[in-house]
Amino acid sequence: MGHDTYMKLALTLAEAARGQTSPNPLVGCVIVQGGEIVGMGAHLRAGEAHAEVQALRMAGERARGATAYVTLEPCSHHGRTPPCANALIASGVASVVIASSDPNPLVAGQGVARLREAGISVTCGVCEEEAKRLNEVFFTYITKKRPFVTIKTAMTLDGKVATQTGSSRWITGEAARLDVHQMRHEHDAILVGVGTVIADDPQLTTRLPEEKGRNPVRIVLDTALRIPDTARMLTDGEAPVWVFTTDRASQEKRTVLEAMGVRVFSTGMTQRVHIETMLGVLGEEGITSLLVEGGSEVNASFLTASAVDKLVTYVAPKLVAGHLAPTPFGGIGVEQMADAIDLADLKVETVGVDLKISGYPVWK
Ligand code: AOF
Ligand code: ZN
Repeated sequence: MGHDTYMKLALTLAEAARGQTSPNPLVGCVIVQGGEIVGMGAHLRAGEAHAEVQALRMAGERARGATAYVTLEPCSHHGRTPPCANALIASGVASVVIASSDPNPLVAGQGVARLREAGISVTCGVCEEEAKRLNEVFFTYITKKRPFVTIKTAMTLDGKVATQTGSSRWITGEAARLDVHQMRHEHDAILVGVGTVIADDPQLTTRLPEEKGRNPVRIVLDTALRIPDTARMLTDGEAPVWVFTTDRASQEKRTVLEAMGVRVFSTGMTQRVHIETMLGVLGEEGITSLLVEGGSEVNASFLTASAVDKLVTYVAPKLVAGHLAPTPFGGIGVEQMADAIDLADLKVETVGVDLKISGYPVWK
């Protein structure tokens, strides 16, 4: 078996821990000795052992002279755990094959350098594309110091998110709705506008069958603090609620919300909540991934700020029609088709009866 086969296995091991490693990356490791797998490991949780250490423990003495396949450059720093580069050197592995480098300034090439200095043969860039996609969240967070932003929308085949009377339950089928709960489980935070809170009173929790899953921090954009203090998300105690507002909101309402345990942040005397400022604050708070679930004005404001990393759109095989039925993105929109935002690396799947289309906006 070649490099690719073992690296793909390491990527699969890494992927299995999706949703539970934040703020750390997903990392997998496979150790091969004479054509035999002698160790496998994945990073499962921040603060716990790194993938290499897990795999080395399994391999024991058989790591000597072996080849280690790692999806991310082994770390060289003392973080919550000691450096993996040192552990690999101490184990006596002869070669290390790496998929992608670690952009963390504490590592950034020093892991590879240390291995080479110790006389280990190092190969980089095997399955690099896949490894970069796997850790799209971590790479964005560590280099931009803000969360990776995914906008999720659900619409009918004719592009409507509700009927003209505002009826929207349900657009997509059960399988797609379950898929959304899996996405919530995988994100650190979820965001809606106050309009959505007033109209739908959503809970924004993760509700998967059996193991319910991890709840994201619930974030509301609320320029003038119109959020009703009877909103379910304020009273259910299921997960933290953070409200982003402006200095134009009432101090009195702010005090009421804070007394209810809500964290209130202001982006200053801005017309609306300033998206870039908010994302910076979320980065400082350790939020690595943000799932934006609208409505259409909020979605548009992220587009205007060029602050969208990924789009996930569920398309239901039904038609609503009508000039007045709303669409996923409001705002003003572009004037010329030449100015439309292109999506790259499109992925199309079917989820139950619905289509799921994912893509990455190309920012010019
Ligand atoms: C690896 N293997 O499995 C992971 C790595 O706080 P710590 O000690 O867990 O360190 C976290 C940093 O280590 C993280 O930001 C990233 O740069 C790297 N993660 N490195 O060699 C692993 N999870
Ligand atoms: Zn490490």
